[in-house]
Amino acid sequence: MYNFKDKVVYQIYPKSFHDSNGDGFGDLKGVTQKLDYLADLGVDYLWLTPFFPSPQRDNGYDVANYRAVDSRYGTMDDLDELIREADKRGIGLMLDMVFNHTSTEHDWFQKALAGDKKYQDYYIFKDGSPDRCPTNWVSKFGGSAWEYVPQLGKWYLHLFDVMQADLNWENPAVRAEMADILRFWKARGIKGFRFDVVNLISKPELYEDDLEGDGRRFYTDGCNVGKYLKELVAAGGIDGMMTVGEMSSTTLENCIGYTSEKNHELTMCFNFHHLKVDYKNGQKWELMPPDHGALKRLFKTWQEGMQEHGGWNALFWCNHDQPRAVSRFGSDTTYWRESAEMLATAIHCMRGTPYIYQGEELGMTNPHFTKIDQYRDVESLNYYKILREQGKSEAETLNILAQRSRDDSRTPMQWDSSPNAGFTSGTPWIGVADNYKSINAAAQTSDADSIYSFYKAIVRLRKEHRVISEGKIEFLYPDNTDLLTYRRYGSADKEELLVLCNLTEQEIHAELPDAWATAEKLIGNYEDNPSETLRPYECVVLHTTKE
Ligand code: TEU
Repeated sequence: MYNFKDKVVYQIYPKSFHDSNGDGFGDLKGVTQKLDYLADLGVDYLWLTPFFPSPQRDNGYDVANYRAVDSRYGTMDDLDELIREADKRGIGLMLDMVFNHTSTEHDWFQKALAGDKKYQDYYIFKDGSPDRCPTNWVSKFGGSAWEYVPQLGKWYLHLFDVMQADLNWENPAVRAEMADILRFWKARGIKGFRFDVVNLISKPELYEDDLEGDGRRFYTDGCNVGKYLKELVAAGGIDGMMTVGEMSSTTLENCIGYTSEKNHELTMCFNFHHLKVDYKNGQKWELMPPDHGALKRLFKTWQEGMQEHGGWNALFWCNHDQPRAVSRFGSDTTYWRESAEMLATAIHCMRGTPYIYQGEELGMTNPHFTKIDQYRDVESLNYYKILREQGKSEAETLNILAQRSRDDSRTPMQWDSSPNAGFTSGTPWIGVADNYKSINAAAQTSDADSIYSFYKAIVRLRKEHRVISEGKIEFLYPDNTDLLTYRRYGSADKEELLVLCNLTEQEIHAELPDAWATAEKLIGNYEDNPSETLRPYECVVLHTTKE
């Protein structure tokens, strides 16, 4: 029986979390030094994004060795110490397994390039002439998804950067390698795993041009994903451990399959549909304000759909690939605190396991960079060129990047008001957001009215009220586009919750159902009791116990 429903996961991007040695680059010792902060927040697991040896073309998502620590992040001893110290505080570590591709600097790829047939079969190489790539598929980071290797007379597939070569999961030897890596980390005391873009591992038999799109329909949720996951979980000995799959452009039906307990695949999935409601025409690089109607429909569909068919959701607004939620769905000026707390409430009380991304609990905002040389991310730098080539002006391009770049969430964690926000004593690898003097952990941990204290309270509520972790969910007021409302009910403790979130900075009138007139307020972001008018970004959780 899985026991992850009342757990909360905290995501750490080690490069930007805390630098212990002044080289400007966060490290594992830096994480260990901040464990008391994380224990105080009350989280159960830490998911660390990759710290394995890597040329860092994609900040570690280009892994050159799956069984070691990159010296920039520290040593294996540092990791063992982190595991031990976290364990003392009741916190488990989850590692990020980037199994769809390796760095082209990985030994396997280097051997393949040197002509070793065994290792060529670890990747997706296709014969062909240099002037015609095998298909017209587009890389997720822009440009062709194929690269030609003249000395082999072959092309290799890279769905991401040219230095991230896709692995050939059809080859049983590749699958055995991956299971072995899981066993290695489990034996070292790792308690869970996040699997990067794991629904892209099953590639089609036939490689053909996509005349309707960028190729994703041929390799997303491929027919063997479930089979490979079952095999990986069994052979890796990780059944029952906390696992989360990152699912790119997936469907509800597939995620039900990946997370149903009876299938022994994953405990939960990330999907990104709710984070595309501000993509104009579905395009990441075209801006529009969030469509609240679409957001509400997606939450309802995924929450109720997963519930009905026994699946389990990972709940999140933020990660290292997304702009900061408070800047995107809330207000990072006038209603900064109110909107950050409303966003926390909206997802933490839903059915699923919540994830907090470093700094989200402080209401960290986008840094609002204004120059291209402030950016580090390979995707942002590629799209800067692509958007400029498409004829967008410099100012327009920079405005788009400021709102959509993955670097929005990768700026250093804001610990205090000292130089570089207390992240490093050296020069940070990426700039700190200007607002660190007012938005930082030191200012918030001792303030009972801070966003941090709100997060701490909402994390605790999950432990105290089984209806949050185990109850059913039903969405209300479908026609009131700007008001997200749902009811939680049906758990063993007989409690019921009504969660109301005003998604806007306008007041909203909402008549509560009669049964809730005498309910007690469990948490909210305005001091006094709820009235029939919800104020800007107001959220309130009402609570009753059924006889
Ligand atoms: O991301 C997968 C992914 O496709 C997106 O989140 C991607 O960054 C976005 O769609 C681009 O617009 C995962 C990791 O989280 C990301 O950091 C890696 O770059 C990527 O896989 C490749 O490993």
